Amino acid sequence: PQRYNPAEIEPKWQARWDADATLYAAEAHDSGKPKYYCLEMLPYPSGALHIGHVRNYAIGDALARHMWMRGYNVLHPMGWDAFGLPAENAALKNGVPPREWTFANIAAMKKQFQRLGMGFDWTTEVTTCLPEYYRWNQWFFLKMFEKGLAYRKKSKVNWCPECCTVLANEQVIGGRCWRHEDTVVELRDLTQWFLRITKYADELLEGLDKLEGWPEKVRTMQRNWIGRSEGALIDFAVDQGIGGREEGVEGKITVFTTRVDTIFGATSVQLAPEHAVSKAFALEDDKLRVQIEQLLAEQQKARESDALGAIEKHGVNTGRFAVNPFNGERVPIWVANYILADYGTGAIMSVPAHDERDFEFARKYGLEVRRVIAPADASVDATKEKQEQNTGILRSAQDDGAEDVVGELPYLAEDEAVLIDSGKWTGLGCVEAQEKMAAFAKVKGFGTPTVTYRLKDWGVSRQRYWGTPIPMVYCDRCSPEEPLPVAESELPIFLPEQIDITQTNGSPLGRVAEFVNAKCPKCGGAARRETDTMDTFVDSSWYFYRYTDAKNSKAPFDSDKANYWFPIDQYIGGVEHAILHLIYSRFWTKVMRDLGLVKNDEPAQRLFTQGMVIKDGAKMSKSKGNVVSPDDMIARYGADATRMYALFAAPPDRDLEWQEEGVAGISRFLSKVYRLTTKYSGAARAAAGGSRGGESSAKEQALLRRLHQTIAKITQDFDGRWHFNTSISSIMILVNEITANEAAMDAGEISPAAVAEVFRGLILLLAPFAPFFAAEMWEEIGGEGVVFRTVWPEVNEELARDEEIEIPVQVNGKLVTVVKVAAGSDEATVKAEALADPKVIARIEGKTVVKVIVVPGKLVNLVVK
Ligand code: ANZ
Ligand code: ZN
Ligand code: ZN
Repeated sequence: PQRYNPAEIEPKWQARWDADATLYAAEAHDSGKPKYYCLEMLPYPSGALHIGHVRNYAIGDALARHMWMRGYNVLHPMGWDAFGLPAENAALKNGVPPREWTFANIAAMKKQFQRLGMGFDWTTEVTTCLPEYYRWNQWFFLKMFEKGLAYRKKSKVNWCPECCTVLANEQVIGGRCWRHEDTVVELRDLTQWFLRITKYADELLEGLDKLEGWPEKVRTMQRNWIGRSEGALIDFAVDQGIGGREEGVEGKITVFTTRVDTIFGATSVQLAPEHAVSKAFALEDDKLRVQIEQLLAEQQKARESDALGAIEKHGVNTGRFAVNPFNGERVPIWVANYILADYGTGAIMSVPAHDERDFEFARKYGLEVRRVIAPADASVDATKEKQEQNTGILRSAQDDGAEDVVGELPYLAEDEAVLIDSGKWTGLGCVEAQEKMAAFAKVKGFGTPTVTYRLKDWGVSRQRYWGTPIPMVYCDRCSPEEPLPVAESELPIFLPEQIDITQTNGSPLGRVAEFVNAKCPKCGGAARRETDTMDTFVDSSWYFYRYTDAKNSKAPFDSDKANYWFPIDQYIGGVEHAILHLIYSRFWTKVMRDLGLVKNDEPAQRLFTQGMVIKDGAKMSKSKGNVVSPDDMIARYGADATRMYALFAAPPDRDLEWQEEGVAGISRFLSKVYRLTTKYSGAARAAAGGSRGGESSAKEQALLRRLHQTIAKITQDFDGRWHFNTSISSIMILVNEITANEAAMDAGEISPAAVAEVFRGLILLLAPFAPFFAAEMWEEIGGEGVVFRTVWPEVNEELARDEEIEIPVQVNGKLVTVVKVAAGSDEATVKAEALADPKVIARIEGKTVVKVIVVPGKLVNLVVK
């Protein structure tokens, strides 16, 4: 065949590879080889791979192949995140059972992976919806229940009154049900299962500092998500007034503040609409109740559309008062829509002079703004104007002519400010005051220092069908209050396959009598099974451990195997998983460590998040009609060109704008390599392994130099720099140089041994990026064995060294010496070389160099006096 034809080459190799299950299989954990665990996030079996997947897996596959060539025992597995809602949606829409739909999709996507030439170890394939996998979810759940890490509590969930079921957040669209466009979703209190991730909050936070191989942006996102705040809880007594104690009002409101040092500036207490005290007040006062309901509705609306940060602040004065324990002052109690019930205590002390949100609120409702901190030294006053400009608040205050706040410093940096007008605390620095005042509150019994986290325990209950059944039962007879764990020996609790999910009323599993009816593990009587299933993020929290021992039926995996492979050396996936999946799986690892199953504290040593693939400047979506199908690309240009383009078109961490001409360009490039390789394969075969004897021509040296420089560059890229786009362009430069030397090769000016070395190197360099192509070309030049199990080419440093050129150096126009510099050196290097030359130093001693003229690549002239 004279022309490059991927439609012929690729299926041929694919058939060979598919037939050999050991080709990409990892060796045993006791093989004695150094290991490399290369992992890309597993896909959801939606039915087809999209082009973003191609990019993700092309990166991982190139890395895995490279590490094989470097002699590592590589684990490069793949699986399916197979539980979840889309399967249920499809079932409702097309009447196909979720299981059937899921497995049909898996089969189709596996074909696509194979057609793309991805080198996955299918012997360890993991499919999370199979009982042999999900039984271990249940097993972990039981272990966590035993350790108090799984528990039930009431919490708020999205509820569609029409569906009579809980909706996942993704099923709430603009505050309405995804299946009932006219039905507003309610928040309901339901008893749900939780996993106590907050127990590990500090460790999850501190561990981030050590994850140096993770992108800083991901670590920052996790830090913010965990959201650790040091502060204090302070009790404000509710002033019961003349009427005495009100029913339901506990007598105090506990606020959470990070700035107890500002408490003398507190001019109101503000409650979340759902705070118990707000509710108690509402009970007594219909007008107030309606207003509070309105505030709650506003908050929920903002919460649903993720606009809480920008909510237009509203509040209502309850007419009651609370007492500031530090100064005995009565301050009004308000209910406000921007105070969240589920952060801190759901109540705050409002300090308008020093908190932006409080300031905004106070200005709106005419609450007092009282300044209680000031610059530590007068010199800070000089910077006041600048601070005012930065805050914007002061200007708006001045514009409105609100004299009272002119001159306030709402954001005074804590470490350069002191307390004023704060009783006996006046004069203390803010940071010191925070500590002392919290300690004082503790001694006096009206408060305590505390740490609050934004991180909440992980609600794992789903009232859905297609997920892991939670292995708990309820027995009214012997344990009416507490759910009971099923015995380990009962696992798995099978998800029933015959089920009608077209009825939308309530939890689907609740309608399957054979499922619900269980035997009580304690008294043996009739009991009810839990009908909630687990969040699918449970499945993905530990799947990568299962790959190390996917067939184990006695345990989730063997610890020795996991300890050999873990931590994952390189994890690759989308940045959209920066929080949920990547925090849950870190949590799961710590739980498994504490159960004695693994030794590592973290699942992945290095994490890489690739950029998105976009088209016409926008994210691909069906509605925009700009979706690029991998199948189309493969049909037109082949899998190699498609994959290689996905790596070439942008640095892997940046967004990539998909341009079909670019894929065509890569295809033309491969055609060129094909033509050259087939032309010179005879020579290459004949000279393979032979040594280049004697003097080599300048052209041969230049070509070999280019080869070895390319090897050096690409090796570095794989070692962590990951500039695969420029790796590929450096191969293109090498190929251009080969083309430019065709005549020299034909004339024997470049020896056959050098030709063989160049082509062998070229094909090995291409192997991680274009595996089908490389396999074909390797065969063509008579290479032995499997190309990507061939040792990665070694850089010959001597050959790689840049050519040196000689540059004459003159002093006042007279030749003094000649210096050697690397070809292409810049002016500064050449100048430095010249000035460092002993002959030049001797000549200019005692004189002044007034000018240095450098003619790049030609000459240096020093003018001295
Ligand atoms: C008084 C104060 C004065 C505050 C000041 C800040 C600055 P982070 O750091 O995010 O934890 N807060 C507490 N609970 C709240 C809730 N449920 N909803 C809305 N806001 C709440 O923020 C802690 C600060 O956020 C707390 O400290 C409280 O306002 C507010 F100059 O108390 B602060
Ligand atoms: Zn509905
Ligand atoms: Zn019982």
